[in-house]
Amino acid sequence: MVERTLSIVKPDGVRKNLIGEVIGRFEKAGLKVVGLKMVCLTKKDAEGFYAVHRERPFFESLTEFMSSGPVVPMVLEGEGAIGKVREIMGATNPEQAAPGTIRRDFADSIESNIVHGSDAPETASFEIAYFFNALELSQGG
Ligand code: 3AN
Repeated sequence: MVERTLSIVKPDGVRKNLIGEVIGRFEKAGLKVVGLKMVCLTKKDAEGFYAVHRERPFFESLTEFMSSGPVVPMVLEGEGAIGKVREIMGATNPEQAAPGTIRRDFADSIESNIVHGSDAPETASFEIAYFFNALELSQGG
């Protein structure tokens, strides 16, 4: 099934000059970039994005980190896009991420792990709408 998913190059990925590397890996896997921007999240913006994690012990530090510098959210489209992006990213903890994944290659820790990817169709819809309106997403071609 053709899906859309949201990915974000996190502040550590931007600081390490990995924007092109991350997008390149997605494109090489056949995913199409249908929306792309650079934004700075306020602490409140990051809290809204990660609202599902608000009870977790790492919520405070995660939202501090996500608002510590510019991020690059993007919408990727393709066959099985949600699972494909998660495979290319690797496990949340870089030490457990498979060789050749973005997190294994570049991430410093479970929190500073370079990249985000939606984990299910429902979260993808919420997360895409959090960053992009209809005019900002290309409709094919
Ligand atoms: P993923 O991004 O792999 O889907 P989630 O959704 O479980 O992982 O967690 C969201 C984000 O919260 C992660 N990308 C990571 O930055 C952070 N995170 C998850 N687990 C931990 C943890 N145990 N300690 C610190 N930060 C964490």
